[in-house]
Amino acid sequence: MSTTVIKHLANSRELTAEGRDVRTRLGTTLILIVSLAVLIAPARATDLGAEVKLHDRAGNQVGKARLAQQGDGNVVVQVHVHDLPPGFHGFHVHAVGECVPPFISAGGHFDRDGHSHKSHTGDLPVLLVNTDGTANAKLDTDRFAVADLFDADGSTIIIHANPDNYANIPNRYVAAPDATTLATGDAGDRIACGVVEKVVER
Ligand SMILES: [Cu+2]
Ligand SMILES: [Zn+2]
Repeated sequence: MSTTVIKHLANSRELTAEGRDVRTRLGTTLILIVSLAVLIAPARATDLGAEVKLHDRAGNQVGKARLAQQGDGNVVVQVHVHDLPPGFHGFHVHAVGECVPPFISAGGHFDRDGHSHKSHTGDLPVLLVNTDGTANAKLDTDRFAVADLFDADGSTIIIHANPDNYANIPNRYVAAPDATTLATGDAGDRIACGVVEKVVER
């Protein structure tokens, strides 16, 4: 056997060993990627959702809302209500997951970072209830993630008696919106309430 062949055999052994090494490294990397994907998945999954059963002060269910976490970080809120007074109604996520009539138990508007109204994290577009007492709305918000609503004291969704003015009081009426307006948008009594509950869609 010539030295060239021996050298060649040695090289091919080296290459094979190196190949195996590369394969092992690739395998380890793949396992790591898969494990990471599994670990990261719950936080950014599109399947983390929430459901809210809305009740009036008498305890009758007047509708339902669904919150669906989107892959882009936004949350799609879908709401269907019935048996409510026609017109525009303030509609917000509130800070505490408790609906004891008259729903003051739900606390103020859900918020992070000390905003005032209309910039609260949980401020949403008003709900338009039709003459037949129903409303169907679908909206998209980037102010919170579904997971944010499951903080220590939970969250609620509240429908108010009156429209929300979003603290938009022109200063020809007053010098500035007062504390109530800056906290609530003057949406008045709380006529329906529902606790935000975790749902993982299949
Ligand atoms: Cu509210
Ligand atoms: Zn607000």
